[in-house]
Amino acid sequence: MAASRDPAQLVEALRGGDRGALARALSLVERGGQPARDVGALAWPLGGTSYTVGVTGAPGAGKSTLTSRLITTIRAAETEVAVLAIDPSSPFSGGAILGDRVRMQDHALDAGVFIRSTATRGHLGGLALSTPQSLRVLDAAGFPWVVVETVGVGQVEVEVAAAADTTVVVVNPGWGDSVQANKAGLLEIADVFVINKADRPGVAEARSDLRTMLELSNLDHDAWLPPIVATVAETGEGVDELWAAIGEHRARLEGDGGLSERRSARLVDELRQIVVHSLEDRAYGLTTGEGFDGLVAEVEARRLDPYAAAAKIIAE
Ligand SMILES: Nc1nc2c(ncn2[C@@H]2O[C@H](COP(=O)(O)OP(=O)(O)OP(=O)(O)O)[C@@H](O)[C@H]2O)c(=O)[nH]1
Ligand SMILES: [Mg+2]
Repeated sequence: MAASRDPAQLVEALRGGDRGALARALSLVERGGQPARDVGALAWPLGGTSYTVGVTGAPGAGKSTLTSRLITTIRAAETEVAVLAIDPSSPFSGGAILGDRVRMQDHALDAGVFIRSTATRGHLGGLALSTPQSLRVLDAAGFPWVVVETVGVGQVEVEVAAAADTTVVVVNPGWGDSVQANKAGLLEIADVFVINKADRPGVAEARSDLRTMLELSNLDHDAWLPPIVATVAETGEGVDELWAAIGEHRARLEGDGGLSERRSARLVDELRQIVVHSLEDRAYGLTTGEGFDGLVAEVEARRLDPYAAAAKIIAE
C-alpha cells in the first residue's frame, strides 16, 4: 500500500494526509496519459476549497524567496499551504530546483507545508494542461492555500500564472524592469504588483513606471486597480502588506462574484484546450502511416489536390 501507484488508492491516501501518496499522485499527473486522467477524475469531485495565488515574474526576481515568506505568514494562521513551483528546468532559470529547495528549506520540517518543484514540458499539452490537474490534486488534498510559482517568460508560463485566483507579478527596482514585464504580458494578468529587492535603488522609478503603464493600458480599473507593494523578501519587509493586498483582492473577488466568473472562464479555456489537444493527437495519428504516404504520393502526382486529400483523410 505504502508505494501504491493505483490512482484510487493514491487519492484516498492523499485525502487522509499521506504526503508520499500526494507526491506520487502528482508524478502521475505530470507524466500524463490515462493514469493522469484517472487521478484528475477522482480528485475533481473532491475539490473546490483551495484558493490559488500565482507568483510570477522575471527569472531571479525573488519569487521563491517571497513565496517562502508568504508560507511563513500563512502558517502563522495555522493554515496549511502547498506550493507548486513550475518549470524550474527552463533555460532561463537553470538550477532553480536547487534554488527553491534552499530558499524554502525553512519549511522542510513543517508538516503543514507541501512543496512541489516540477518541470512538466514532456507530454502532450505540457504545462498548460498538467498544471490545472496538479492544482486539483492539491485541492483534493485539502490545502486551503496553494501558491503557484512560474517564471513569467513565454506565453504558456504567463497563461499558467494568469490561471490563479490572485496573480502576483514580481518586478525589481529601476527603470526598465517593469517595461520588460509589460512586454512579457505580465501587466495584464497582475492583480497585485510587487517591487521586490526594495533594498536596492530605483523603487520610486519602478513604481512610477508601473503606474504609467497601468494608466496607459485599457484594463478595467473600476473593478480593481492592482496595488503596488514594495518588499525585501530577504528580510520579510513588506510581506505583511503583500499578504493584506492578496486578502483584499480575494475579498473583492468573493464579494462581487468575480471569483466564480474567473473560475468558470478558466474551465472553459481548459475544456477548449483539452479538445484541441485531443483532436491534434488524433490528427497526428491520421497523418502518419502507409495510407497517408499513399495519399501524399497521389497529391504529388497531381491526381489529388491537398484539400481533397485532407477531406478524404477526415472522412475516414
Ligand atoms: N537584495 C535582495 N536580494 C533578494 C531579495 N529577494 C531575493 N533576493 C535574491 O535574489 C536571488 C534570486 O532569488 P529567488 O527567490 O531564487 O528568485 P526567483 O525569482 O525564485 O528565481 P527563479 O525561480 O530562478 O526565476 C537570490 O540570490 C535571492 O537571495 C531582496 O529582497 N533583496
Ligand atoms: Mg524560484
